[in-house]
Amino acid sequence: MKNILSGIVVKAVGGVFTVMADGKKYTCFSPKKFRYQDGDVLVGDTVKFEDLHKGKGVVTEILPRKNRLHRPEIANVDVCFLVLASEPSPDLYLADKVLINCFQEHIEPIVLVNKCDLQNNAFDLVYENYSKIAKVIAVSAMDDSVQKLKEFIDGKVVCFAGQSAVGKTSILNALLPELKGQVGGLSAKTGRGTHTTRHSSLHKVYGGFVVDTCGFSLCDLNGIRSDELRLYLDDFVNIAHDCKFTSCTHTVEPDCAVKRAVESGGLCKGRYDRYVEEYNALKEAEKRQY
Ligand SMILES: Nc1nc2c(ncn2[C@@H]2O[C@H](COP(=O)(O)OP(=O)(O)OP(=O)(O)O)[C@@H](O)[C@H]2O)c(=O)[nH]1
Ligand SMILES: [Mg+2]
Ligand SMILES: [Zn+2]
Repeated sequence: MKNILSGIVVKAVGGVFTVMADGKKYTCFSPKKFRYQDGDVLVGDTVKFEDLHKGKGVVTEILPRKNRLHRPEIANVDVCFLVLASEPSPDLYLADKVLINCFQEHIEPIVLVNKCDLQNNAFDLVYENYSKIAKVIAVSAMDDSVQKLKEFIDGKVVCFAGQSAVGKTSILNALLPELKGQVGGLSAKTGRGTHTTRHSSLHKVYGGFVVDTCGFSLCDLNGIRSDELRLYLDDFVNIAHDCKFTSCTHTVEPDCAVKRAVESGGLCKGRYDRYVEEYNALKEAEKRQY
């Protein structure tokens, strides 16, 4: 008789999946058919697998996902720690997109501004841009401040997201010193990270799970149309009911409450300008398509 177990995928490297079931780790393979469905097995997936022998298994079923992110590539997340730092300098275009992906997938975003031990003004910049739509928390992987994150991890699956070298692995190491995940520096030539973490991995921390992920510098909006982009920006949505037109895109329309809020300083101008840029870029792409 087949012995079928179920567990959570904690690592996925080149078609080999580490699955944790009843506190034990199994090395599993997945049949080809899953690759033609919604990608392949992802870290964070709950899977059923046939226990073969000596800790080996073969995946027989991927249980339905409550959500998934493409950047980072992971399934079934409750909370996303979007990490920004003073160096490398924050890419707010990228952060905007990660936050939109989170709203789309019903994942609670929490913005961490790391490296706060260094003198810089990254926190003020990030706070100004995102405090209306997410908690913005200052941390440093070099001291005890990461303890503040405990309450957000307990009972949840939390993933990191962000550019290379912002300190995702360093924060996880500070939370879980025995892990000793490899950390890297910045390239002197480009000032960017060197992509030290190559694979996502899920770890038990503080009564929850934390997923370390690979840094990235590009992120898609997964098919959002220009005229619906505004609906994914909660800080705009909260004001938009005072726009004259219910379908106001907050770009060319008269009597727009969002534009008024930007002028009066109630809404961050940089965030609004990036929205208009993204809106125009999507519109241009749609024109080319039809
Ligand atoms: N001063 C200071 N340096 C930090 C802090 N956190 C991380 N660093 C440094 O930043 C560099 C990158 O840290 P990593 O933890 O490897 O960054 P990462 O986000 O995991 O990068 P990838 O794995 O490439 O995506 C390392 O040199 C760390 O020592 C911090 O809070 N303060
Ligand atoms: Mg890393
Ligand atoms: Zn408007």
